[in-house]
Amino acid sequence: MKRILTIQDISCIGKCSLTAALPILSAAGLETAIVPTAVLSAHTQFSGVTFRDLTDDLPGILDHWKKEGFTFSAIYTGYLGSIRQIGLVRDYFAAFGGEGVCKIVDPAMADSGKLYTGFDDAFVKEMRSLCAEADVILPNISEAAMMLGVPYPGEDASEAQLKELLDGLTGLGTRISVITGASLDDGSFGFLGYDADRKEYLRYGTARVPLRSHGTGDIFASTFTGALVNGFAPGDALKIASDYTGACIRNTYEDPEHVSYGVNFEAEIPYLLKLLGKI
Ligand code: PXL
Repeated sequence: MKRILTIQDISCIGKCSLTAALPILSAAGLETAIVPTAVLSAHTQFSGVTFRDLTDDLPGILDHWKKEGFTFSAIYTGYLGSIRQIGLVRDYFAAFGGEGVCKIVDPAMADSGKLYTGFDDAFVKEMRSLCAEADVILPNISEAAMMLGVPYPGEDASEAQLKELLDGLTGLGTRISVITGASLDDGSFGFLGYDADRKEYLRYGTARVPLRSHGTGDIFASTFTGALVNGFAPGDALKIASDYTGACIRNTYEDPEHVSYGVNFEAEIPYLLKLLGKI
């Protein structure tokens, strides 16, 4: 069984970060090692969250794993709790991210043009340099604009505007840059990306559903990682991520009892298995 590593927080309530990544990656048939970056009582859409920073635990976990000689097929990072943590993630990349190990960075730090609580410009700058070390980056529109220091073009940015952002992101040095949560010119909702190795744009959307929720970026990134490590080509893995995330959003929209802080990704796990060709 392939083993991957994911580094992100535990939001005890929130259906995001590790509580979404672990079930999705397990469903994808991958052994998933975790480095929890922080424990929050809930994700930061809520006010009054508790926040235990686990930065001090990161070096010890790394040293132990080096001694044990663990290896990983991919490393996927999500929400990181502090600037110091970004530096430590670099140490994990250096130790375990050698040749053939895909490094996927979701710079989870902003949405709707606003940084999540607790982040500032210095954090954005550091995240930008982590993205430069990744093979694949998966920012949303807000994160892309912030990392490039350009004005936020809004959630309904045109494909031409998104392509300008992609040009800037590709300039950071990443192989594949993908803007998630993109409104495509044909009215669908999905992603627009650029594969610098193959010199081609990647683009795909599913029917738009009028519901926005925290955690959908994490579901997209986890599914992409799971599909990629299962051998799907990057463009196909992105489509699988888009189809599954779209289905989770639609399921939630149609569920009158849905919670306000996350999507029903659990109910669509059978569909994920189909997309991955497992059933
Ligand atoms: O889903 C992204 C995310 C992850 N982790 C924490 C968050 C958020 C989004 O708000 O607050 C702690």
